[in-house]
Amino acid sequence: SGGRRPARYARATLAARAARVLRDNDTGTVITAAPRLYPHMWSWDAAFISVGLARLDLPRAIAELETLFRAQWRNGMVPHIVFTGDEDAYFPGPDRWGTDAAADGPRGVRTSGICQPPVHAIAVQRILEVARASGPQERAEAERFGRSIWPALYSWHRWLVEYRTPGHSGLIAIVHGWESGMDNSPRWDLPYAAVRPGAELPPYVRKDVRIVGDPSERPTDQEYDRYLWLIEEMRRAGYDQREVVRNSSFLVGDVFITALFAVSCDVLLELGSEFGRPASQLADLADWASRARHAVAASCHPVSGMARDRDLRANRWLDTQTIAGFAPLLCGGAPDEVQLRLLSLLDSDRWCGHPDLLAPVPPSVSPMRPGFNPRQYWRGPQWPVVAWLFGWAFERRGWHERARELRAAGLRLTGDGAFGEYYEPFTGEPLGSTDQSWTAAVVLDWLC
Ligand code: 9WN
Repeated sequence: SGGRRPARYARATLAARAARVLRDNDTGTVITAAPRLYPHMWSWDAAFISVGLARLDLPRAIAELETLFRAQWRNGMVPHIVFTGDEDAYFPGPDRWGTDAAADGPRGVRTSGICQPPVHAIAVQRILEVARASGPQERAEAERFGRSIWPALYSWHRWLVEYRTPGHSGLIAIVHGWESGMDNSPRWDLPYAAVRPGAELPPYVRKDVRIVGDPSERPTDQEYDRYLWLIEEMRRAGYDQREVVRNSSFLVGDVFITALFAVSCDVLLELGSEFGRPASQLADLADWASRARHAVAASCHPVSGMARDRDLRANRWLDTQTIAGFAPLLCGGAPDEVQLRLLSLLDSDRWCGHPDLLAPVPPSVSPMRPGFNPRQYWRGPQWPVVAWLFGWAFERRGWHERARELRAAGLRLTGDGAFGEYYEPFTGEPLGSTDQSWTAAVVLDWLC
C-alpha cells in the first residue's frame, strides 16, 4: 500500500460500513475484537463496541456487556479476554493461561488471568444516554440494564482498589503491559528490561505475526518472551492476586488507567445515585475517585507537567513521554497551571499540531521523540479509541469545541472506511488489523 490513501466516504456510507463491520464480527455469542487477529472478546474493546452498538441495536449492546460481566471473576476482576469459539485461534489461548484451576476464576467460561482499563461504567452511561434519546421503551430497557449491572461494576472497581493499589503512590498498578491496553508502549520499556524470562518458559508459537501482513507492525519476539514469562509467573501463583502483586517481576503504577478509574468512579457514582444504591457504596466511589485523581496529579513532571507511570519494583518515576502523559486531561484534578501547560503541549507541533500529521489526532508517542516509530503499534501510530476517550472526556468537562475538533479529526483519520486497528500518522494508512470492531464502534458514535 506504501502510504496510498483511499478516498474518504460520505458520512452515511461510512456509518453503513461501520455497522456492517460490527455485524460481520458478530459470532452470535460475542462481537470479536477483530475478524482474524482477535477472534474473542476483549474487555475494553467490548465496552467501546457496546457504545457503537447502542446506535444500532440496543439489546445487542446490552448483551455484549452482560456477556463480559458473566465472565467476571469471583473476586471482582473483569478478565481481559473472554474466550469463545475456536480457542486455538489466538495465542495465548486459555490452556496457556491455565486459569481453569484458579480459585477466584469464573465458572463455565474460560478467560485470561489479567484485566484491562476500567472504561465499562463510561460505556453503560453512554448507552443510557443514547437509549434515552431514542424513546421510552429503549429508555426503560437501558435503565433496567443499568440497575442490574451496577453492583458488578462496583465490585470490579472495588477489586482494583483492594488488590491493585499497593504502596503509597495511589496509582492503580498493573502486573502485565497487556493490562494497560497499550502493550508495547515505550512506557513499559524500563520495567520490562527487568523481566528476565526463565529457561523454564515453555516453548510457544506466535499467531499474531502470521496474520498481520507486516510483522514489524507488531511487538518483537523479545517482548513476547516477556509477555509470556509474566503469564508463567502468574499461572504458577494460581492467579492469587495478593501473591501476584507481591511477586510478579513487573509491577507498575499506570497513570492512564488511574485517570480512567477516577472518572469511571465519578460516572458510577452518578449512576448509583440515580439508581438509589447504598450510601456507603456511593461514598466509597467518591473516595476512590478523589484518591485516584490525587495520585494522577501527584505524578506530574515538575517541568513538562506530563503525568508519569511509576515503576513500583524499582521505585522510580518513568519519564518516557507518551500519550498517557495527558492523563490529567481525562480526569481533571491537576492544578490549572499544569492543565494549561498540557493543553498547549497537546496542541503544539510536538503532538496534534505536528505539521505532517494527516489528521490532528494525538499519536501514541510524539513524532518529535526519539524512538517514535510511525508504524509500530503503540510506539507511534494513532489509535482511534484513544482519540474517542479524550473527546468524550473533553465533552464531559465542558470543552465542547475541543471535543468537536477531536471528533472531526478522528473522522478524517478513519474516513477511508478500513477501520484500522491503528493508523500511520503521516499517511493515514490503516495498520494492524482492518475491520477492527472498536474502531467501527467509535466511528459510529462520532457520526451520530
Ligand atoms: C493483547 C484487542 C486488543 C486491545 C489492546 C491491544 C491488543 C492484544 C494483542 O489488542 O492487545 O491483549 O494480542 O496484541 O493492544 O489494547 O484491547 O483489540
